[in-house]
Amino acid sequence: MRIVVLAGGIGGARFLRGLKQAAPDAEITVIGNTGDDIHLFGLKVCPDLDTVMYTLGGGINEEQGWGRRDESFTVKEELAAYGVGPEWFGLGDRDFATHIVRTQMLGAGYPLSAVTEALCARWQPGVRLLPMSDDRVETHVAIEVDGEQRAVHFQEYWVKLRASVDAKAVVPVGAETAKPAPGVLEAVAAADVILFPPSNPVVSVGTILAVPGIREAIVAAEAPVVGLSPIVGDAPVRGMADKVLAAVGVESTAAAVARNYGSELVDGWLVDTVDAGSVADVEAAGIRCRAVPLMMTDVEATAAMAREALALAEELR
Ligand code: GDP
Ligand code: FO1
Ligand code: CA
Repeated sequence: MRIVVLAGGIGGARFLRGLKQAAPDAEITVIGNTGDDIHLFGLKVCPDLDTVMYTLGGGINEEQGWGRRDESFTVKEELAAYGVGPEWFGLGDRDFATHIVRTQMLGAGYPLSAVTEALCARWQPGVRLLPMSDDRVETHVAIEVDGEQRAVHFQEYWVKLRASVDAKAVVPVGAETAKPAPGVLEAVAAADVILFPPSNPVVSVGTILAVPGIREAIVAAEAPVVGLSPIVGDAPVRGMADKVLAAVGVESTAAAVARNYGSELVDGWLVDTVDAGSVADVEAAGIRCRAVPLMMTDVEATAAMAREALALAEELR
């Protein structure tokens, strides 16, 4: 079975770990979000690609959900001693090596997709990890500070400001001219199942869909498309997705997120059992819906979610 998953960072990565257990023989292609990417200290950092790669490769800091385990911060401290920041972004020593290799390869002319493949040769994530695009796309967030409109990089909004100010707009800068990375459209067309994991619908899945051609390919694909809600009990399970959902005018409910994707894109949708009351609402929008436990408390529980998603896809085939 060929499964395609559109993934952000932590939510996507943790779901993929369960999916691998639920479907050990499947050929899984992950289309990763690169809108969170940022250049720091002259290095290219790809948080969501790295979170997937480290999580599936056994190198992730489990408690945090991002960055390396057994990490130290000597380089960051030394940079700070020179007065060189940003001090609000926690790049660790082990993680730095990944960004150095990536930046060196990009400088030598390799596209991000080839670089990602090279990094994965070490981590062996057990999935084919493709960036959504080899072209630069950077999500910026429009905010208002002291009555003045300003745009900041997504990481500044998320990590430095902790989404403490309202987002007026979320813009994937560069997406309009970006091309899907090699293999992306082919994987979508050849898929037996396409899954939207419980990733952020705006800045993770939404950004991938903003690359011209990807949404169209998914709509045209023969495979059923099934999503799992990242919103449980009218709030994100983790993080501040409610802030970016508000910016695009979508309520933070499992049903509103499904309706926002729409029945043209998504055929099936899973909500958590606490949101069972919204099943009829989602089905009224033309999307087949089931209520099942959606908390990724451990790999076993996550594998059960993946099996439910695959079962729903089977029904929709
Ligand atoms: P990020 O790039 O690290 O922010 O990760 P993603 O975009 O892949 O996923 C973030 C989303 O995962 C958040 O909106 C969370 O609400 C959601 N999430 C995290 N843990 C869980 C969980 O256990 N269950 C569900 N249903 N959603 C989760
Ligand atoms: N998230 C944080 O909340 N604080 C950090 O200092 C931080 C550093 C960081 C470094 C490398 C990396 O790959 C990810 C990192 N993240 C950090 C996570 C990440 O940037 C965001 O959580 C996601 O992009 C949000 O979608
Ligand atoms: Ca992310």
